[in-house]
Amino acid sequence: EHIELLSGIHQALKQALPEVGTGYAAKLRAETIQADPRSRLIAVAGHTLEKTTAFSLTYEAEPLDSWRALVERPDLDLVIVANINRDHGAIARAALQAGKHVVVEYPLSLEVAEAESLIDLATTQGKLLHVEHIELLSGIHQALKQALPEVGTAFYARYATITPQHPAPERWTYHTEQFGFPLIAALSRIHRLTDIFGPVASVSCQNQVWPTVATSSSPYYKACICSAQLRFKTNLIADVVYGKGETFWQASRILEIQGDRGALIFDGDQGILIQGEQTLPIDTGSRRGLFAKDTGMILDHLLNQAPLYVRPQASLEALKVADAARRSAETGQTILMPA
Ligand code: NAP
Ligand code: BLA
Repeated sequence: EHIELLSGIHQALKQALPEVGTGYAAKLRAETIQADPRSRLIAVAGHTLEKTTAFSLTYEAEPLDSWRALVERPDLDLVIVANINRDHGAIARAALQAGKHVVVEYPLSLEVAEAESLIDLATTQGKLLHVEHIELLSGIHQALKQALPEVGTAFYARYATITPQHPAPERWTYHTEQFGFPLIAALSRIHRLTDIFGPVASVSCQNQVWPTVATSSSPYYKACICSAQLRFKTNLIADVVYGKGETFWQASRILEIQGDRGALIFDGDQGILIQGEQTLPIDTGSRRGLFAKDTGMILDHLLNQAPLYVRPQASLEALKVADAARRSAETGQTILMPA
């Protein structure tokens, strides 16, 4: 019985994957799906018709003009949601309601309540809901987890990513509603830390946004800086900084952890472990190939019940922290996380 069920899913999957979105993440998904004999990309719903058509031609899939039409097609097993953040929740809901397995690029939703109800809906429907968190698959994260015991008791962490862009594009990533609150959109920053250090006790956050034109009501901005301080239940203090756009002049990506016996510092792709007088280099590998790895694990999970590397509940917990940062930035108050 077990085997029949598996092969049934296998055959269904062979003709089964559609996708919402035609950007960077969608492209890497499509490449892996088409290269894997166990899966096929069937249909694509995008934003601009031009890109949807070109994308569909490249990957031999059917272009559709709306995600609503896509999720209702009976010949699909799994929907991958890889478009703008604002729409993730609504598409995931419609796909689950239509009885599909669903994969969503983080964040699952911009709203905590919606993310919670989607996780419940997936359970009710008996369908997979997977929220991609490729940062956990990265060489840096693996190396960090492995080396962490070497620093003794960690008491301070800092994760800062600054991306100058001149000029900032008028794209969804600089659109208040479409991108969402910076640390919700860039949820991997908080999720990396909660994956390592566990639950957060309190959050305070500052956010500053530079509008495109100071006097206009344009929904686009040209830069933002968002800085949050987290107090973990272990007592560890963490600073999380996300900045991008026209007000920045040097890119940086720094992740550091200070402990009572040593420190770990990742600067770009260079990692070091410091213990007393000793400094050891840490190999962090490549940042490429992570979407392919995630996609492969999804197929292994659906076809062979192999475990996935992250549960949607963990994404939800990170989202709650990011949403507390949003509320703190809005109110100027420190937010206590429920016990
Ligand atoms: P992207 O390359 O900019 O692609 C965005 C997609 O959304 C394109 O299909 C685009 O279509 C569509 N789109 C743009 N504006 C839209 C609008 N106003 N309404 C509806 N659709 C619109 O973005 P991406 O980097 O692939 O990111 C997609 C998702 O993956 C995001 O949720 C992101 O947070 C997540 N993610 C990305 C990465 C990464 O490495 N890139 C990593 C982790 C998570 P048109 O081009 O036709 O406008
Ligand atoms: C994450 N990258 C993201 C996200 C977006 C982009 C929207 C999700 C939000 C966030 O966490 O910041 C978009 N990234 C881009 C764009 C470029 C980019 C437009 O580097 C332009 C070059 N992503 C890439 C490329 C790599 C890449 C080329 O587009 C690597 C070679 C990696 N992006 C990458 C990774 C993440 C990410 C690994 C997960 C975030 C993390 O590691 O914390």
